[in-house]
Amino acid sequence: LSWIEDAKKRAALDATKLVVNDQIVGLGTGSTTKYMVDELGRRVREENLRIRGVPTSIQTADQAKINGIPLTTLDECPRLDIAIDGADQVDPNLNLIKGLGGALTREKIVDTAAKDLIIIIDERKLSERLGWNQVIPVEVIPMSRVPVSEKIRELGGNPSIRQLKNGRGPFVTDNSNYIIDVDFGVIADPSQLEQDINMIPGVVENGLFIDVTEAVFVGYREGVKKIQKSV
Ligand code: A5P
Repeated sequence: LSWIEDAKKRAALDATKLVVNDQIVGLGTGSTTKYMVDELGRRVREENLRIRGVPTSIQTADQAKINGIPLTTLDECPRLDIAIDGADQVDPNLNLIKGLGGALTREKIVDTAAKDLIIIIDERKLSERLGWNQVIPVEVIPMSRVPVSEKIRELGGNPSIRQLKNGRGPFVTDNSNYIIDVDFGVIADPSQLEQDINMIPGVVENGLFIDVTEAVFVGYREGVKKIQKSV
């Protein structure tokens, strides 16, 4: 493990200790939450931990099934006790940019259905200001990509449709939509921008997660620090 993988894993393991019997748990998506899902699976198998998970992507659902974690849905359980998820950027107010893995819409639905949203990151994700060197992913209905891109330019952003790495066309989300990655530079008012983007017809959801995080576990080169929401 490089120190980064080690830092992600330590943050994930510490956060996973918060999960207790009989909870409904939102399961995030990404390379950091992978360690969390594996650890929950280990506890289910070895410690008889009784939980049910709500996955935020097909990828996480598959990983949870392999791990023997019982799954449920928001139809059956619309209120979650806790959700543990990754992030691409975190500011000092615990506001987030998410969605570099493309799972932002299901993540926002599941994460905001949880009483407590716990974020797990390595220290590279911390930033004084949101948008610094970081695009905001926006999920859009495919037919709307050109008009949405124009309206995003009017909001001051520089949009580009996310492409598959193999060059075979646009990246497609679990919801059969496209992602527009938008460079806004440093964002002055993240809460206002989150709302402005979501008002554009054709936008399904965007990767700004404002005022929804309870705590962030940050994995450093050595050790883990828990940052709690200040009230
Ligand atoms: C998935 O769409 C994202 O929101 C992830 O939560 C985010 O990209 C963090 O992923 P990593 O843990 O792989 O950096």
